[in-house]
Amino acid sequence: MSVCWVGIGANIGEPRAAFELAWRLLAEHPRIKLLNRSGLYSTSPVGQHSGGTFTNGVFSLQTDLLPLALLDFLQGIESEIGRTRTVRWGPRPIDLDMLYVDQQIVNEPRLTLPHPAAWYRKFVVEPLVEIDAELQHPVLHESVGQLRERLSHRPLTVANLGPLPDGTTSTEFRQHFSDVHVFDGTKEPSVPAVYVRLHTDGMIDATRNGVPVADLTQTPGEPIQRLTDFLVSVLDTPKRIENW
Ligand code: A4P
Ligand code: MG
Repeated sequence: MSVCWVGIGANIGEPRAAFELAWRLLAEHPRIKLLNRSGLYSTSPVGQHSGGTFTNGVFSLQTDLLPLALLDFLQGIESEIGRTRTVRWGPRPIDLDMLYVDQQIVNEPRLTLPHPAAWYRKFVVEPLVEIDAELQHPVLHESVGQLRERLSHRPLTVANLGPLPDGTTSTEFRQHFSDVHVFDGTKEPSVPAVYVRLHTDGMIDATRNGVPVADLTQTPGEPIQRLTDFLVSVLDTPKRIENW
């Protein structure tokens, strides 16, 4: 038996109704036992083409299905609720992401575990803290609660492993992210930092001097857009809107 933590999100249609339907379809599966669910949060959209405000939450379940079989089932629910995959990070009536399965580390074409963005996206971290603050990240060896603390330092210090993307020093960027210090990661920042990697060159470290590195090499857009999306994810303050 495995425990899986799943992130759920939507920003078109009726998110609450879509989440209820997903919950019911999961409950009907004979090999899935639903455990906990967080409240619903209103969150800032991450991604240039992602659309308006999202509703996000997380839940946990127990199953003897293998992770890929669970992914098939979750994608079936997404299709049933009317999601067609067009734009990557586009608007959606429902999105189900597998965040963690026990302490498993999986790197397969169809499935990456833990979900690479699970540790720094506030729209995932906040609801996860609500249901399981002690849940450990198997690569970073910190709990979800500790990760939230790490992301809460202000000013947020971000070191990019490599040269800084064009536009990072522009007035517009600095005004928009006034609570952020962005460093060229080839120099060592003197304060605790969160690292990002925007380019594919070299090995992708899971950690660097014990600090997590966000792998942004595969996320959509130009480097400045990927850095911006990362900062929006980290700096967001999800608002808990209702129980689910
Ligand atoms: N895949 C690999 N690993 C996983 C995993 N752990 N869980 C593969 C689920 N799927 C995984 O996903 C693309 C492919 O990822 C799948 O075929 C699967 O085999 P997708 O759901 O088809 O496409 P997507 O969701 O557009 O892309 P992606 O990269 O999964 O994006 P995310 O990470 O889901 O981000 N802003 C707010 N505020 N709230 C959100 O919920 N969501 C996104 C989408 C962007 N901005 C958002 C939110
Ligand atoms: Mg997804």
